[in-house]
Amino acid sequence: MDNTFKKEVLEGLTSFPKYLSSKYIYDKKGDKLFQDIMAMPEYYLTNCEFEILKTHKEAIANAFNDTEKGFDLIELGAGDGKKTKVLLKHLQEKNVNYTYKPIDISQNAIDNLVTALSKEIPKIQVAGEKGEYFEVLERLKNFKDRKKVIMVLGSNIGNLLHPKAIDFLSKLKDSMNENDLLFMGFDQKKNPQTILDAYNDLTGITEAFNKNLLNRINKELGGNFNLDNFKHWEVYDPETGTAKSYLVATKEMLVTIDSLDITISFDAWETIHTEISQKYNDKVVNWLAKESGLHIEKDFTDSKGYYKNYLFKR
Ligand code: AVJ
Repeated sequence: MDNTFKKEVLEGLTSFPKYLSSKYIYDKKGDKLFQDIMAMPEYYLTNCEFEILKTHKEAIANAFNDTEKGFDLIELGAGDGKKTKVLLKHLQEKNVNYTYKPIDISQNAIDNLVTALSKEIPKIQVAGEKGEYFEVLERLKNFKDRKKVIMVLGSNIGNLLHPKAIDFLSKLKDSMNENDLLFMGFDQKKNPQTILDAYNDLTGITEAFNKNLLNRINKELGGNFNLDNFKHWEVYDPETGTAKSYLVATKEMLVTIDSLDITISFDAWETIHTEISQKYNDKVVNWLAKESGLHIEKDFTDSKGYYKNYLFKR
């Protein structure tokens, strides 16, 4: 992890135009800032998905549990499980035979989630695992004997450009058997202003979240970025459905990063591209599924139609 971080920072900051990967936002501070984002009224994604799980829990549970043999519910990037709990509680009430397997890169997140769940849903069968998505997916291939339901909430796939999203979905498909399911959230195209507001809050939480990349470079790689010399900037292209985040240098400057032994120069108003948050519609999700060897079985949406959870089969 540490070495890829170093390598990718070097690669991204010596490229033109400059870029950094949003996956490095998430250290302890970044995790906390993302929690704060999910609690902001402008960040509609969390509430919409929560509404979907609450409203359609019966139908979703029935779709998951279509054999008597039970299933493993494998959640990639489980986080604090706030949304998932709605579904887990329902499955428990209906006495469904399932094991919940939350997967997260943070062992801390897994431990907290398992502890919280054991208290809130005492009879739950839960077995958390720490790991990266793809490393876990490799391991999943071996679970042939039991039906798998793979769940990815939060429109996390939106951080991937379409070719990468297809790679990701294809790998998920490869780990699935005939009756396995994939349940995944996709944020939908909507009024561009609504999207911009979600990634550009006036309180500055998203700005701090984005700038945590520079913070980490300072702390972990001995950088001397002055965060005040950068501005968070968000654009949304309604044609492609791609929201992009940037950090924009407000003046010419030099930044040194000790452990990389480099000095990076910034022109005034030069950019670092940090994140994409792709928005979708049925056509695009259908196309992604087809390219990945999957097909959509069902979909569920919220009352405003802002967000959708799709159920895929191979
Ligand atoms: C966690 C990737 C789904 O792109 O909406 C929130 C991250 N970035 N605000 C998203 C994020 C800025 C989020 N995902």
